[in-house]
Amino acid sequence: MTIRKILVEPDKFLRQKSKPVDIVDKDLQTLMDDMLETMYNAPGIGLAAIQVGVPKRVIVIDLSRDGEEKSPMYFVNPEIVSSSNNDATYEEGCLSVPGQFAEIDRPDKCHLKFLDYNGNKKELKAEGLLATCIQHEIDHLEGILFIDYLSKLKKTMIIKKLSKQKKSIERIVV
Ligand code: GNR
Ligand code: NI
Repeated sequence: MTIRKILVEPDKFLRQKSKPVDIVDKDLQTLMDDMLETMYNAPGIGLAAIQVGVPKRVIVIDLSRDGEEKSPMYFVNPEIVSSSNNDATYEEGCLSVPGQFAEIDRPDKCHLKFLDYNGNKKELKAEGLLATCIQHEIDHLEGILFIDYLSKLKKTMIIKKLSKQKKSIERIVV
């Protein structure tokens, strides 16, 4: 398994729409293994393939806590079949928006169809943090980041801060 580089906003690549997967083969499983290792290393609770520069509709999630047994979940071509009329608010962060956190409202439950690690069709009814995380990751597949839900002013401030950080890192590298 390999730790891959996580793209950071502002990056046009993060804004593209990811393409459905045709078949779950060994190469795709390698991608999912690498995504999981990259996510654990970060650390984060979810990761979409586009965050490591691969525009495919693939997500990994693990909500287990420190010291608990790991419980990785893999979602290929996830589709939300239906979602709740009630919202829940969670403080969200994103590995592609480092150091920034904001409270975001999303439907508190969602019913999902997807393919698993072996390409088998699955369905899942998610709630709580899992429902929030799945929706955050599916947004990535559409090129959407959580900061898109903030006011224009807050979003602009965050993007300015991130691009300054990026430039200063570039200077150190050069
Ligand atoms: O690590 C992550 N934590 C998190 C917290 C609240 C809602 C969503 C998330 S996902 C995020 C990792 C990430 O950027 N996934 O795309
Ligand atoms: Ni994210």
